[in-house]
Amino acid sequence: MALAASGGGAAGPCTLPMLLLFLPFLPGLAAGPAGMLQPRDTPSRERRELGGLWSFRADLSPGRDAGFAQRWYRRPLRQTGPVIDMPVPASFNDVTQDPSLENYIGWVWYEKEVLLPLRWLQGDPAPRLLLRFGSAHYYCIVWVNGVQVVEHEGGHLPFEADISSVVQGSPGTLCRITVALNNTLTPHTLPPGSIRYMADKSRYPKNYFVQDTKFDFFNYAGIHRPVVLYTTPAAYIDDITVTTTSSDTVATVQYQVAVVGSTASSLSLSLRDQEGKVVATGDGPVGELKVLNPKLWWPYLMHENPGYLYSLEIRGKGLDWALIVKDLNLLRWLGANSFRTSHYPYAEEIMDLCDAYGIVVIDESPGVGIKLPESFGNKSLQHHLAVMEELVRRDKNRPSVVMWSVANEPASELPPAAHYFKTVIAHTKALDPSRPVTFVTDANYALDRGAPYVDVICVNSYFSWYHDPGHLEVIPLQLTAQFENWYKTYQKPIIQSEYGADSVPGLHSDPPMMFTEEYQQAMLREYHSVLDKKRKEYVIGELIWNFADFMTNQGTTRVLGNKKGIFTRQRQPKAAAFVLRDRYWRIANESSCLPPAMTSHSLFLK
Ligand code: BDP
Repeated sequence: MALAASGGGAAGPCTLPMLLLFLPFLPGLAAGPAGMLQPRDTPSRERRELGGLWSFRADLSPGRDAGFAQRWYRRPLRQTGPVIDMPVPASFNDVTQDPSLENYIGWVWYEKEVLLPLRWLQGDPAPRLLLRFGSAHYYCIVWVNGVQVVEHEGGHLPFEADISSVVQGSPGTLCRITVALNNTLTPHTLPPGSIRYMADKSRYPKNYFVQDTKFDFFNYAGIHRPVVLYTTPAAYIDDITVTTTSSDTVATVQYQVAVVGSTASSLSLSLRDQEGKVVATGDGPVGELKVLNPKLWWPYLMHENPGYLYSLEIRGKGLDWALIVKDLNLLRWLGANSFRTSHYPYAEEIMDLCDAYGIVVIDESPGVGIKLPESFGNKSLQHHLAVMEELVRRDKNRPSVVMWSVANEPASELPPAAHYFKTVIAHTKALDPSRPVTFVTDANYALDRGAPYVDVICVNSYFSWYHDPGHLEVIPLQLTAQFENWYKTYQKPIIQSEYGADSVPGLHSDPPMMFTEEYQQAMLREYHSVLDKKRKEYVIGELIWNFADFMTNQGTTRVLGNKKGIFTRQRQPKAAAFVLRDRYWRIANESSCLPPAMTSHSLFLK
């Protein structure tokens, strides 16, 4: 189930079409491979969110390169030309009424001026000051007071820069943050895309081009997640890795703390239960804690106290909140207890709530639309490995994450897919040996070259929609054959990772016809009759496509976006939501562990 989308967006300076990204050579300061803990206020760390209105300017020059040629980062953006107010975090596309910004491709510029507290600049040693972006789609270069501090490729995942030396060397406390961001997708970005130039001057204006993609959501772009300035002491914790094993009577917590710049031997740890009571303590950067009679983390609807969290204290210590809470409330109302982050990693704030509410997450990378043969080459592969590193680094300690998904519906029947997925999956397993790894397939079971390497088969199918449209009666036969073929070939657990039908809310017909609410309901019921048989065997989960309607590119099969939501984009239920609600709660009630007060779920874990 997809939650609210924060959109996905340009490529490395040298890989993009000249017209869009002609760029003078900039000494690259890539976001480093070190740890990147989610910043929180602690006695030794202070954070300030830079959300609100930023100055914004799209580079409308024919080559989209005026900003670099004229070095817009050297002075306040308003001095370079007209700027508008742009909310951060947000996508820039829908904010104005200007269609050219909605579909803009190329470099846009953002800027924020911040006055820093003196205490952040002084002291011996002075604190470290970091500038962190929760995500910026797609390719991003950041300057502080005119000095380049970081560049990063890929939306959906955080990156940061240590800006201490830049601000401490600048006169005064003003900190001017300038961001150049490019949403162009190429065959080597994740997700991939390509630019098509229309040379026929009799049909298109001069220099006309469009962005082609092979995925089904609008390529929203912008600074999508919170931008935060935060401090750490000069000696600081860089990364923490926690793995747990448990029996009914004792849990073992293995920890590894990466400390920079000080005596790691003085590190002390305390593990507290949800009530704040210390249940185990430890010393030093590597070790093991034992917890007697542990309270284990259970998914929503599988235990009377789901989402139980302990907190580990180690020395001292964007985005639309209303929508996030609403979506999680709708999920629980439905009786669902799981979703997949289709088709890119979600914000850390959403993941925090999944940990706390007991929502099981299949954590998916932005590997969507990998269809072109050139997107299976070494360049794409290396980038994919780096993205998996960033994702695992960010989410490895989260109890809600049950499995990593490296891609959605790639052209996995192509010969190079075998080496590609073997490598990405092995790399992900090496990064995290404790969790299963998958990718989501819509390929034929007999031709898929990536499936041998996954732990769980995740399969998408649209019987009676894209296949045999209008023929609900084919579902039982075709869905049964789908499961049996996959199981016979691999003997691995299977998840139905997508199934669905579009419905325009308020459109009705009986007998049910495509695009009506009745058809969506009827399709669900046909799928469910097969799922009810197979879940007693080897099918371990079902994920409806989709949680809510969402925006896509315009096209003949889309009515103001994809309408396969069981909720509208405004989060009102369609008739299908009630079918699912009945089902999920019935399944939840079948499991013995629910307290009487809880009288459904999308993933029935075995
Ligand atoms: C699936 C894709 C998903 C699409 C869906 C659809 O995984 O991204 O939105 O089809 O067409 O194949 O609704």
